[in-house]
Amino acid sequence: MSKPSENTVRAYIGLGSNLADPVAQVRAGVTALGQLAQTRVEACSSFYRTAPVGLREQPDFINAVCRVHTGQAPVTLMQNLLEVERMHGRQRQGDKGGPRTLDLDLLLYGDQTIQMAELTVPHPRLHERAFVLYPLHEIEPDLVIPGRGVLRDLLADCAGQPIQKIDVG
Ligand code: PH2
Ligand code: MG
Ligand code: MG
Repeated sequence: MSKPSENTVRAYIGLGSNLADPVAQVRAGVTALGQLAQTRVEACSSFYRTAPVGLREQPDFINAVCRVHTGQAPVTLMQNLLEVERMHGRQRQGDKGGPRTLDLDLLLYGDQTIQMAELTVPHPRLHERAFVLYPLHEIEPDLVIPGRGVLRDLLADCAGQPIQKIDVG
């Protein structure tokens, strides 16, 4: 029988909030990641204030990215992220891409590419979003995104999206 650490994968999770004290929401999200079974938070980016992408008529977001080591399978991990969102007051009715208390997106799972009805990895829009790429680059500057290429090159293409690193003390 193998030791638990032999079956863990390095995964990246994007956190976002623009409702009900977003900084506190993202902080609580990081804490909740560390409490998931078989999962350890290895690194967390700074928090960033970001202009809404997609639906513009909503408050600015706070975004961050965490690197975790997890023994959870990708779909299990995703289901657990959705459960954490629910526990933090996330309501899914209404506009897609609209305001939310807490959004936890599975961005990358090792170097795997996953195409399932309920889960796409790498996250299908990660490569075009400054609010994901900047925090990801902060904790993993040499990352290559499966199917998308070098993270540093992707950053250049979304330089026009307003994003500001904040000091949350
Ligand atoms: N999330 C979205 C849509 N737009 N914009 C920013 N700045 N940050 C987000 O986390 C975000 C968004 C859908 O998940
Ligand atoms: Mg999202
Ligand atoms: Mg989401």
